[in-house]
Amino acid sequence: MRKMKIGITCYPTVGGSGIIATELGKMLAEQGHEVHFITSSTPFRLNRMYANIFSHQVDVNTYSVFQYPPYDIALATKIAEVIKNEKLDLLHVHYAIPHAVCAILGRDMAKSDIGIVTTLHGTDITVLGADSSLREAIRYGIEGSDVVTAVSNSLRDQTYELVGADKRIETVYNFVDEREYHVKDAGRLKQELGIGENEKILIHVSNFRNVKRVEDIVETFHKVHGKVDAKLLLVGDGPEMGRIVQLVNKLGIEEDVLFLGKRDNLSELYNISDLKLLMSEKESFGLVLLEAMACGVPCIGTAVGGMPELIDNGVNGYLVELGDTEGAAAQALQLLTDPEEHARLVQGALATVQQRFHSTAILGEYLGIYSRLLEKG
Ligand code: U5P
Repeated sequence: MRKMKIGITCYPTVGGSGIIATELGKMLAEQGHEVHFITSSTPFRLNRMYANIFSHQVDVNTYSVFQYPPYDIALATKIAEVIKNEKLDLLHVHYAIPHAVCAILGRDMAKSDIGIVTTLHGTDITVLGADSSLREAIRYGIEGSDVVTAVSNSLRDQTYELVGADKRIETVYNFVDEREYHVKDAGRLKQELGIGENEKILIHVSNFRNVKRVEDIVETFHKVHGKVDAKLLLVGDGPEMGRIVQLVNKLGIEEDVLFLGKRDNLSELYNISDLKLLMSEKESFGLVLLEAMACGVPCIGTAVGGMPELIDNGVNGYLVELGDTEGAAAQALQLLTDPEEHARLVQGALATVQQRFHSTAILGEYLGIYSRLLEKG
């Protein structure tokens, strides 16, 4: 395949989507393609120098004449500039709103016919839930893109349902960097956290928003905790944190719940964990599940959104109904007290990542899409 020049636009600091866009950019660069990030700030996981990754920052002027700074116009202008100056082959943008719309506008400004790939991560649909007046804009972004992908079949179907776009949407799953997320020795981390050698560890990682239902995680742990020696690691931070601290205190389990705040090197924390919990009421993919599985951690999740596409009941974890903390606790107890069953699910989790979500395979799917577009052009 010939080397391409690819423009990538994402919100570099927004959860799973920013991470996927950045990781994809890094993998493309490692394959010799030239990558141009066009974003409001430098992608945060771009942690080493790549000769063939360039970062174009969007500056928004805040003239007093504008009641709202015109970020979208500034981004479209920057996209047009980079298309022309760098002679890009294609654009890959993450989110229909505003990025696909800005890409279409930027392409128009540059008088170019460059292909646009838009990846939907779920936030578009969340935005729509909050503001249906944006439906037309989302549809415009989707229909004006040359190829649209969604990170799960669930998100694809939900997008058809809510936006009714006249466009084929392909599922391309998320992935993790296996060089970072794999089974490894976490050294003395367990002791350093004050956790006993024989204690089991349950872990939850999220942005502590309402939709993550962290209270269900705490309730589940509370039911498990009386029956096996265990600690709960709560990783991340967000608006619900205060309420969760109160609940933990109310239940009297503060000694066994460790609030670790926002962290960077999650693979070590996964590597000391026995079980991962994610009990969200909405989840378009659930990247943290894949991260945990890549480190050999079985997962219990709610049967909502994309989670049933990752969690295979009894193979790499268990699915429970939304809010079913009894069911989650029962599954957790069974798993934590049966070493053979646990070992079987650990293997299942590792196999899932290898067989269905391997980064090389996912990169191949994106490269296939890019080549199709370039051949068409
Ligand atoms: N994340 C961190 N540190 C934290 C909390 C979350 O790196 O303290 C990362 C997760 O590892 C995951 C992403 O890659 O944020 C959240 O993904 P999602 O829940 O938006 O899919």
